[in-house]
Amino acid sequence: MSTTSDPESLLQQLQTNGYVIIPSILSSSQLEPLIATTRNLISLARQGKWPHVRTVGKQFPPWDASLAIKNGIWGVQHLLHPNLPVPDRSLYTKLYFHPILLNIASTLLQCSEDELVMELFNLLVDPPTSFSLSWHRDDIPAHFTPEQELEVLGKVGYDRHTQYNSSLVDGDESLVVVPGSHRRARTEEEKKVQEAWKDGIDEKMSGELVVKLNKGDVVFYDNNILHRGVYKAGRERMTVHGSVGHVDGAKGRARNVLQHGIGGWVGDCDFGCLGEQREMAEGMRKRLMEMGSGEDVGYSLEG
Ligand SMILES: O=C(O)CCC(=O)C(=O)O
Repeated sequence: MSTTSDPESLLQQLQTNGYVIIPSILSSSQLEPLIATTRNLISLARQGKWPHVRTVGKQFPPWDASLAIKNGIWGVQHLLHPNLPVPDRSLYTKLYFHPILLNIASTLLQCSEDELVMELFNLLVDPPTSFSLSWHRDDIPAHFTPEQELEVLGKVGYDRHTQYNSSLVDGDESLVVVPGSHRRARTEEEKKVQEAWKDGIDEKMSGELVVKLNKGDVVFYDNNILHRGVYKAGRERMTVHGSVGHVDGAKGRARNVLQHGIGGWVGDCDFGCLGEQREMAEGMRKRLMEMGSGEDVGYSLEG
């Protein structure tokens, strides 16, 4: 894994636009085994052999794994789970805790690496039928007033995290964002487009941008940027979808992270494969566990 990107410029792009793309961060020697393992994992998940999946027809957690075969899946959850049903699951552990990714996360969060918190690591895949997610911000419901939106977006340190998508194959064009919308309330026009979607009217959002990722590219983004996913059946998608938190944002992040059920198994992860990175990973896990188990956090969004 490598990047020649200037850290200051990455931070500036993220702050201004709400997202930043870093090309070719994963090398082909890293990609090859990851692709093979991931194809295997996706196949098992599609056959209903892994209970932590995102099923088609439902956008937000919780998902009902018993619908995986009938409806199909658009995501595989918990790549760091100790029981992930692939023999070489340590590849995902090594990827999540890779020094370069964590270094970028600490640059974007403007903190030292021992303030980072382990969060989510999932996989987004092509569904059997084309569909799209509604426009949303991950932790701000659509019914919020502009004042409520601004209150959440402006809370200093409330929600400190960074989120990323990294594609293992060429041509991921599923994530669509409205650049700059992570810092402001929605416009009336944006709300109308968002509302119309519920009635089956799928209009473009003014200023929307399709994030294009090729093999090994990564996009870091603020998950409260106005965004959606647009999924085409038959166009292979194999995108790892991760997030890293900052210890000062743990209060605001608890629901967003723990609603996915990670609290039930994180204590059982084995980081023995990590060598020198193990201490860092143990610290990140400890800070996650200090956020609680997640039994009483509820869900950020419904649908
Ligand atoms: O498919 C994507 O990249 C976006 C996913 C998304 O918006 C979400 O998980 O909330």
